[in-house]
Amino acid sequence: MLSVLHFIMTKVKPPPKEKPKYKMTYFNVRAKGEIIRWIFAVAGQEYEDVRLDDDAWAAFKPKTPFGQIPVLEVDGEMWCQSWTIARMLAKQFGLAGKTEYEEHRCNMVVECVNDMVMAELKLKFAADKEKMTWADLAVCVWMGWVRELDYTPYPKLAAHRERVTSHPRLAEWIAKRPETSM
Ligand SMILES: N[C@@H](CCC(=O)N[C@@H](CS)C(=O)NCC(=O)O)C(=O)O
Repeated sequence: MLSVLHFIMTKVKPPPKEKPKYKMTYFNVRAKGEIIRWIFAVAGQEYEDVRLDDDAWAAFKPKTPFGQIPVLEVDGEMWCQSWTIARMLAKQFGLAGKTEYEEHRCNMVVECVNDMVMAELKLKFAADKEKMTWADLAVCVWMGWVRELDYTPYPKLAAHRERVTSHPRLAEWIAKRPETSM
């Protein structure tokens, strides 16, 4: 009996308090923190929105479970992984569907969103990190192959071409190549 009591007192955590204190720590950007902020907003839940600069991050990093943010502290207990935090809060605040199947549907859509974000980030940073492949080049060559189109309605494509063609050696080639009709 005593050992059962000991187990309960040391291993089994008490259920969350009725009014827990939430503290969300991230950089001063939307990115992976914004879904958490939106869930708090929709739930009408108060929380501390801590936004770190680089120096504060260097000091805080060793205190985080995986050296990354966002993290959420609930009554001092730290949680990480943005989608897990969001899913946990969505459940707590009644935003995760009314049935088990609705919950799975929510997760399905969220995973699609994550796939899209990751694909877009790959595109955004491809040229910046010099991980440009010839596929990036092919897309941009195609964009001006037959004739110059106005890509203003397609800002992502336009931005992609801007990044690729700002590569110094490519910019040099484009500046010096012979003028031709196509
Ligand atoms: N899978 C994690 C990834 C978190 C992540 O990549 N955090 C980045 C900021 S968006 C970070 O902490 N970067 C600083 C570092 O790694 O030192 C999540 O979704 O929370």
